[in-house]
Amino acid sequence: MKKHIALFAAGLLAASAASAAINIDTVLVGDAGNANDSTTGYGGIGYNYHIGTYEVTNSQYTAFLNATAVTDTHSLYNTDMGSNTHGGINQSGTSGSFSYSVKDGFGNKPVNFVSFWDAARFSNWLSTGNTEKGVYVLDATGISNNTITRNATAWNNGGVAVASENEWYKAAYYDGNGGYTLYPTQSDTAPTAENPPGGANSANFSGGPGTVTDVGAYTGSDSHYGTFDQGGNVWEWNDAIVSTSLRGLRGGSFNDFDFLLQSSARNNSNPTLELISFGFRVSSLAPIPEPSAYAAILGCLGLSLALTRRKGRGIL
Ligand SMILES: [Ca+2]
Ligand SMILES: [Ca+2]
Repeated sequence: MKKHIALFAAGLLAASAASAAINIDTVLVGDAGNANDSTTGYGGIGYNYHIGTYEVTNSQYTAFLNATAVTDTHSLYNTDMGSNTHGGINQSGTSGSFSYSVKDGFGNKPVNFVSFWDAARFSNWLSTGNTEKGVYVLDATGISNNTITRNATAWNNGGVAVASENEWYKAAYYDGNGGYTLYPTQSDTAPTAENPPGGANSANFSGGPGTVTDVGAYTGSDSHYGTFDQGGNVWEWNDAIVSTSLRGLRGGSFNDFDFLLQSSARNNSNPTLELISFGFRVSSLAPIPEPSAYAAILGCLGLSLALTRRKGRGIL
C-alpha cells in the first residue's frame, strides 16, 4: 500500500513541472519517558517521535519554493541562496512566475539562509500544503511577538514541526540507556574536523571542509538513533521560545569551533535572522509523507471506496 501511494504520488508529480518529489527520511526516537540530562536539564521526552535523519536539504527546500513561492509573499527565498558560494538555490523569473532550481552539487547539502519562520512554514506545508496553517498557526502578531507555539491538535494528528529543543537534544545526545554524551556522535571526545566520510567520530566544523557538506556524508558518525550532522554542517533551529525576541539553535556549524557542538552549547537568535550557517530539522509523531501524498492517499481512498461500492453492487 505504501509503495502504491508513493508511485501514485510520483505519477502526479511527473505531471506537474512546478513540483518535485520530496521525501523526508526520519528515524524513530523511542525510549519515551527518559529523564533529562542532569548536567543541562534537557532531553527528557514523554513520547516517541520521528525526527529528520538529516538537516533539510536544498533539494527539499527547492521543491517547497516551487510549490509555494511563485510569488514569494513570505520571503521564503533569500537571494544569498543564489549569490553566495555556500548557498544552493537559484531563483529565476519575476514575481508571479518565480521558479527555483538547485545549484549543481548542492541538492544534498543543507539549506541555509533560512529564518525560524521559513522553517515553520516548510513544516506547515509538509503538514497541510499551506504555509500558514499546520502545527504553527501563523499570524502577523504572533510572529511579531514571537509567541507562536505548537497547535496541540495539529501536532497530535501527526503534523510536522521544527524539532523542539528536547526532541532535538535527545536525538543528538541520548545514549538510549539513561545517559547522555557531550557530542552528537555518541562520544564525549570532540570529533575530528575533516572532510567526509571521516572516521567514527568526525564532523563538519571549523578546521574541516570550510563549507556545507552533503547531509549524512560522515557515515560513521551518526547519533545513537541514527541522525547525522546534528553536530556541525549548519546550525539547526528548534522551536524553543528563549525570549520575546529569540528562538533556539543548536549543534554548531562548518564555521564554528567544536565546543558549540556540545550538549551544553545552548544557542539562540532572532527568529527572523537568515545566516549562512542557519538550517533546520523537522520532527513529527508519525513518519512524514510528502505533501502531495495526502492528495494521493485521498485519491487511493476514493478509488478503494468506489471499488468497494461497485463490488458491493455487483454482489447485490
Ligand atoms: Ca526567508
Ligand atoms: Ca547540524
